[in-house]
Amino acid sequence: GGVAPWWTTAVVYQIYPRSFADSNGDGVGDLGGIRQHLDHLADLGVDVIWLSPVYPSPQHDNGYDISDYQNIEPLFGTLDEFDALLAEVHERGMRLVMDLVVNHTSDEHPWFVESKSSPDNPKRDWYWWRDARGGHQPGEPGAEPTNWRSFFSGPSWQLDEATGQYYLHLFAVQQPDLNWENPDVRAAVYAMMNWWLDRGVDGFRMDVINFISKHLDLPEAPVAPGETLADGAPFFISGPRIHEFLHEMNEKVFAGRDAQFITVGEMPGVTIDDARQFTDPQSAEIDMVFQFEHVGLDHGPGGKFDPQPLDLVALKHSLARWQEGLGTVGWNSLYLDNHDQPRLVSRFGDDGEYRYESATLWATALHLHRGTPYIYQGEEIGMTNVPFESISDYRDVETLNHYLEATGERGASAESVMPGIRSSSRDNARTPVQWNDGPQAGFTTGEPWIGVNPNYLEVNAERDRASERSVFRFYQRLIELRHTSDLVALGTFELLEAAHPTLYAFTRTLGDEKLLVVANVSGEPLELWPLTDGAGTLLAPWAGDEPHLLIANLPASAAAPDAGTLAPWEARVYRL
Ligand code: TEU
Repeated sequence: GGVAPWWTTAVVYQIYPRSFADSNGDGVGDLGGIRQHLDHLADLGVDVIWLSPVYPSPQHDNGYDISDYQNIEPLFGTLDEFDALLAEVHERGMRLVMDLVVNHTSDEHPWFVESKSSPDNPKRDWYWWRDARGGHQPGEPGAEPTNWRSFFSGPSWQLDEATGQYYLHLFAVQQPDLNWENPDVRAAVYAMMNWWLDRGVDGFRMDVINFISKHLDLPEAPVAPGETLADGAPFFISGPRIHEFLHEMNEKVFAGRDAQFITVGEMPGVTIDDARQFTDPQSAEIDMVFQFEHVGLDHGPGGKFDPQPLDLVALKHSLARWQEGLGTVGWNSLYLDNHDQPRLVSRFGDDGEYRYESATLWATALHLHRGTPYIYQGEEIGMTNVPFESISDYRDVETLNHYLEATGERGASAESVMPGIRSSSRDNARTPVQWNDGPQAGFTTGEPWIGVNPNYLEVNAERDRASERSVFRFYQRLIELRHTSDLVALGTFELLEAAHPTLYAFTRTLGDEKLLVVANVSGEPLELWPLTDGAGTLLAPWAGDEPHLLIANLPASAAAPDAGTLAPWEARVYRL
């Protein structure tokens, strides 16, 4: 192939606007707050900002339920302010990527309001309307057209009393799924995307974009004993026309443009083979995908709210498979944190004694993989999960629906449900960004829409940046490394010591250049000797005359007699 695309050396930063910074004191983050903190991001050195949805929305799912694709939510600001923000991002040499949520709209979107109004409405077919199951009256238990469970609890079909038909909603009741089979739907989406690109935005992060092609016969899913609902995912994940739709989108939106975009598809349940096809430049679909395998490994038999301890061997194995599978063709997105995941330092690290060490260890491991790294707001200062006491502290629709279902029809006690919510709720990632040690951590002058993490006196951007052990300054160095080293951006990946329970070690190779990453994923010291590569060659750069340490999260101990031992949560990167 020719020159590597620009985004192979880029780092992306995700902003969740509600929780980033509030400029007008109403307790909700907004565009003004983002504008006030752009220098924080420019200093960090990121290339791209991905903005979670800022469009008008009833906010049942914090903006992932959109009622107008071509405007700005008044809580967040105005289109004029958006244009100003975009200009200020560009002035600082960064790019801005919008969230594209087109698997579903809000039930208050005019398209759905029309569609719902009557079975004869021209937009009826823009959504998935179906009659009750044969032999059932609409509204009877079990009368839903299929037995699919919604991601946010309960059936994925909702009855409209007026017309007696059900509509499909894979997520909340207020998020009806669009029917991509209808060419008018696709044309409307492409027109909207072109409108934003004409306005100057630099691409899209595409929400659950591998769900847009469903199996038209909407088959029943196999039900577990004692359950009535089941996982319909096989019938909408990477469905029959998915590659056709994404290729068509590429053609109608991006192909004619002479600019540097980035397109990233969020794809729960995507396989490596599909991901390779989606991101193979030959397919002309999208640039990269968010896959979910590695963030599902700690889900127990009861799902995400039944978390299990991290199995490092399984995690290494999974990430290595994706590194190899999208090695020569295709491209990975690299992430451990986002607005849907608990905080990585609490989930995979130690958010107490070793908060700095484990935050920077995971940053090292992730940013030294091949792919485009994504940083989620607050990750760069080591923010942690929030110790909320009661369910009334939570705001997330997924969490609240899960609580109601578990304590309601499933009859579980609140005490048995809360531990899973505390460790896994998406609200862990949605508490306000902790800017300083002032009131409400500097997030707002008013009452925040969700509680500030009480650890903000300890953990905040101002303090972190001034600290000897700064997570922020460590991320700066990792980003700089990706910008300046082809080896980091493009080198091939080889996992070492795959079966070791606490050592994460791998090499990256480009031409005759090679680097070695060694990371101790534990609170105990770890002796590295003997470490060999796939060919059986002994690797011990710390024992050489002039060990070349590219970056490490603890003060270099390379020359010391214990250089072959990693301290708790220590991570080092050597040039070999
Ligand atoms: O998430 C898609 C998704 O399948 C999961 O990440 C989901 O949010 C949840 O964690 C499942 O347990 C995307 C958005 O990132 C998320 O915020 C939205 O709620 C969802 O789509 C619907 O738009």
